[in-house]
Amino acid sequence: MTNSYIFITGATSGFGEATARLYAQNGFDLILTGRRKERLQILADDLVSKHSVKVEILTFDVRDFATCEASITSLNQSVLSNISVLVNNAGLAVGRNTIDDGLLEDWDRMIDTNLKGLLNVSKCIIPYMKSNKIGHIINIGSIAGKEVYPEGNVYCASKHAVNAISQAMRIDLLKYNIRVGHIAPGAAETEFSLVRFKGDESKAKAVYNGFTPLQAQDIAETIYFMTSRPSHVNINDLVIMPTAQASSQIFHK
Ligand code: NDP
Ligand code: 8X3
Repeated sequence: MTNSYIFITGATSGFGEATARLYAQNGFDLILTGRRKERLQILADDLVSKHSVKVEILTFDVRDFATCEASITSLNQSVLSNISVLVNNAGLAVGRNTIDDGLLEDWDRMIDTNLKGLLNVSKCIIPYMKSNKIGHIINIGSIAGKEVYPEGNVYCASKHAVNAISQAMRIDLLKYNIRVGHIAPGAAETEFSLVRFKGDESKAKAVYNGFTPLQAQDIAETIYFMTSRPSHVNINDLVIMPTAQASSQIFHK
């Protein structure tokens, strides 16, 4: 895995940013993506100055295949052919409504980002891993991809799809020596709830009241652990929860 690039989607906050920081601390070069260019630039400058790694930033919306492809193929061939790990992390929940009250635009955002976005980016990167006959893809699912909870309907469906696609990728990419891992985290305090509740800070904060949630660093360390196993080892699927959370709906507060 050394002297190679780690490609991380959704690096402007939360899990993606923490993961970028951890790989940089360990000397890896990075390709960081997200829509908020200024945040990516600040992060890249910080990592380059602290750790002397190379950092490429790409600003694009994972929902649009043409933009993904144009952005990714703008990288130098020497960078593209040297990607060892793809972390498909960009994603979001929008709204919490019963199925009959769901908003079409929220459904589109979740399905297009969480499922189609992951497919779009993977389609652009897999050919380079295939020709190298080595690579590792980590897909960030959720406990919402293992269970379904009230008013979580479409988010849960999108993460169940990430779980299924991860299994399908593992089968289809087996012959190219490309490892595929899936991580299903429980509640973690990032910008996730702020996005879900459309900027309502008090609703977002209330999600984490009364218990200690996971931190972004916990997921970064999990991703790093999975991708630093010896080449004959693949961790297929990993559920990681706060100690105070037994299932998507059962908390000890
Ligand atoms: P954050 O909101 O902190 O980060 C989400 C990241 O996704 C941001 O960097 C954002 O970047 C990026 N993103 C969102 N939409 C798009 C888009 N259309 N195109 C490109 N990038 C996009 O949340 P988390 O770090 O918590 O979430 C990361 C992943 O973890 C998500 O897939 C989420 O579903 C999953 N997850 C989160 C859990 C939690 O409790 N926090 C638990 C289980 C799973 P930008 O806005 O700059 O584009
Ligand atoms: C985020 C965790 O429980 O809000 O995927 O779905 S949850």
